Amino acid sequence: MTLTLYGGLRSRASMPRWYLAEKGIPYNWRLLDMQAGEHRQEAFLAINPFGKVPALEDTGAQDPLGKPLHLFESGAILLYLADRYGEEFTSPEQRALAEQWVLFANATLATALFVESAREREFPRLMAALDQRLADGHPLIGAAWGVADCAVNAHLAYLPVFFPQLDLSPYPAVQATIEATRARPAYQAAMATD
Ligand SMILES: N[C@@H](CCC(=O)N[C@@H](CS)C(=O)NCC(=O)O)C(=O)O
Repeated sequence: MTLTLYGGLRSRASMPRWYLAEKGIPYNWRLLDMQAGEHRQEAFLAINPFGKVPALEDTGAQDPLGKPLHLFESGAILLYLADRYGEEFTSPEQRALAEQWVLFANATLATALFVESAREREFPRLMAALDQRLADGHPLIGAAWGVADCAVNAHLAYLPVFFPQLDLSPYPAVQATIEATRARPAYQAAMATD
């Protein structure tokens, strides 16, 4: 198996990078020079025709045409890694719960954070419910940290970075989750700039 993860500085590639580091899965890291437009050049468009990162190549797996597997969309990459290399799913229920949280993070939560017109209405509502959900300090699914925690907590950890003016004091469990995330060595390694 040879996994290559393509990403850019301060990009959404940090999510699968964090997952790979946390699980100790070996991979090659390919940092694209996005300032210079490397993600729009032919070599990378062969990996992701939409020219966005992250993207993953797995030469140990084949697509239906027998070529090495190429994946784009951070959520799809995370779920593939969790399924194939993290061995997280032993039942359709576990898989469905993981999909639920990854889609929640990448669609519902990301929209509430990054789409300005939605932020005022959605942000307090989602944060209040998440705060309750996170209050016991346990992983989102079962007893062990997994892909659901990676997707949701990576988005929460963006908050102080992108929105330092946001008051998180009404959400102490969210604040504690952000602090615990930032203290994890694998998260710190994933956020490294090289
Ligand atoms: N929904 C996609 C979003 C991918 C995305 O927009 N990536 C940004 C970097 S964080 C990008 O590649 N931007 C370059 C561009 O759009 O030209 C995912 O989660 O993978």
